[in-house]
Amino acid sequence: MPEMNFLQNINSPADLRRLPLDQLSHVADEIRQYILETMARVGGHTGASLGAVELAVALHYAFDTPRDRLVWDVGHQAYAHKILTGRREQLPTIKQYGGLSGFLRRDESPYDVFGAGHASTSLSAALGMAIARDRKGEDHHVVALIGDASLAGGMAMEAINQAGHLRSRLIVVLNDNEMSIAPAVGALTGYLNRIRGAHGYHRFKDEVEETLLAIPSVGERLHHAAKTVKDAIAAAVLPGALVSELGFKYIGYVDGHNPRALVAAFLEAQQIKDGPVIVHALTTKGKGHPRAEEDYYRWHATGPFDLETGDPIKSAAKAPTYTKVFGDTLCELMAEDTKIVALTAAMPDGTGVCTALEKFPERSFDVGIAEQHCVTFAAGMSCEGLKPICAIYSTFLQRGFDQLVHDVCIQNLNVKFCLDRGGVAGGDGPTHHGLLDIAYLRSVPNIVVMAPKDEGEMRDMLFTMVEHVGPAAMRYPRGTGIGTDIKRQPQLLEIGKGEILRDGGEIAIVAYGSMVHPALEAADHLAKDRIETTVVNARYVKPLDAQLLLALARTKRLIVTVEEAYLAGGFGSAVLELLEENGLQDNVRVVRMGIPDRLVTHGEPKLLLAKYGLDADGIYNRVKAGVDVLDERRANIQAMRR
Ligand SMILES: Cc1ncc(C[n+]2csc(CCOP(=O)(O)OP(=O)(O)O)c2C)c(N)n1
Repeated sequence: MPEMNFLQNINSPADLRRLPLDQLSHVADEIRQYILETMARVGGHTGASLGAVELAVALHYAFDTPRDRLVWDVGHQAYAHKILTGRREQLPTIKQYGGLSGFLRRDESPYDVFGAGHASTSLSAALGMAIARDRKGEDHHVVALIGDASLAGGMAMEAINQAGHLRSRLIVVLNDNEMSIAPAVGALTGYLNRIRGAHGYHRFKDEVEETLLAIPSVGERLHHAAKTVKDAIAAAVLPGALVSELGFKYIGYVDGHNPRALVAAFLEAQQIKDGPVIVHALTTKGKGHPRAEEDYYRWHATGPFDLETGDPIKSAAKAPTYTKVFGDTLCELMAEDTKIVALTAAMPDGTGVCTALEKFPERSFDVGIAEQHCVTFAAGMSCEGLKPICAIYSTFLQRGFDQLVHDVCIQNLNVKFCLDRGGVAGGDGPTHHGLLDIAYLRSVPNIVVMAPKDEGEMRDMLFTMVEHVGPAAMRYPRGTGIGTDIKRQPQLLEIGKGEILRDGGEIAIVAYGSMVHPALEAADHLAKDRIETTVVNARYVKPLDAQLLLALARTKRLIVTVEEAYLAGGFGSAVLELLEENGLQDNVRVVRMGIPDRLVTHGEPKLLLAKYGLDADGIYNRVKAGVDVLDERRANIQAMRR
């Protein structure tokens, strides 16, 4: 356990505020050490949270939280905030089932005034709170803390536009570490870099002013003349002008690791009553561990690691991840076809597009945290004959849904969507589970929607998508594949055709994507109980393999559909609709397995899936229960006949 001379007595920000200002850096040091030691054991958003320690300390010191509202963007960098707000002892449970959330949740603490997980929401929420405060005649502060990459997200820009116009009292703290998960990209990053550069100019200006004033008698006049010229130059040169043109006051920049300087800046910001203000704090991601500071890209989030060396403690994976296989296959296809372009929205590593960015930099793009733009950017490319592949997590494509409908599918454009983390995302929890994509994709005309049973078939599907002309989407789960052959050439699959993997009996298990292999395992168990089953790899939810499914409906007594997604609007729903459309709904009993209509918490994917029966044991049990119902019905019918 690290030393906690200060921390052990801080159970709420009120305890922190009782300390003299000069002790805050000691508090920050203890928090940093505690985060490091805990993350070394359990893993988490280590680098991001290490970078925001002093910010959390100074914010809770200078503001009267939770009366003053502190809205964190994303929330992945808020571990110090959790420690200071009564959750210190629970930190080792973070992201684990039953433990603390890895992000912010209103139901976890009154200090989490706005739930988060997705980026760029803080400014809009904070502006809403500020307007509500004004309408209610209250006088507390509202503060949004946002990273430089999240500031570039569309929503944040929209909020800035409105905040500047409304001139409501709002404090925005910019946590500028020049990083997204990967290095931050885009023109706004260049702009922030220029502000950093202009600071040297500021200092130069001050020195010139002092020198002129020191010249007896003429100094005063020269100084006045110079000031007019200087202000004009400053307005032209200093990028801060852009901020003020948008209606914001600017305070900065401030050393984001100096609690005293941060508190001073926050107190200054509190004095600005006539509009929004940005406090620009410069921080270092991973601050406090040499490896994290040097390799902050990889340290944004970590698994457990060796505290001394920083080396990851990993158990050797048996198979490559879906992400890796996707990234490699994408490059193979890009090598063959120069029209293919690869797109990611700030997740080059998370989606595997990093390999394409390296190998084909001229036709690979990281657009930043800008999923909506990414989709329409791809649509524009496809109008001109390129073949864009957007690799976006299932949960983040929710942001780009209108663009997918309006810009891609209505125009029937040739854009491909590859959805990593299709299914439960694990420790990141409800904001990050990809459980909605089947429902939101299959309801859109023109698009083909598919999911592979394993990483080998994912290669086939990627190849098939590229060959298919028109919008198409493929989802695959987080984590490692099952170890199938990924060396063979990708095969072209027929669109809308499933495959029968096992044939027999009066029961069919029709599984989608990640549930196919557990279904096969369940079928093996059932066979040991002398229950024969047919197992189908559905492959497509749109178009469905109507021929195959209707044949099953005519010949089987029970169809069990299995998917790693919400049941509402999902694969099972699609099957039921098909049967209804063909008048076969009463011909066969259908049992749908998937996630019911409730939020899925955070925790190990295996554990979460087991909770909803989405593993071999769960499928086995549901089929058995289904068989019991069938047997009972059969017995009842026979009894009635007798
Ligand atoms: C809409 C959305 N897209 C992508 C992500 C994944 N993501 C989480 S944190 C992050 C980087 C945020 O960078 P920044 O705001 O600068 O904060 P930092 O981590 O550098 O402190 C990204 C891309 C997300 N949370 N939400």
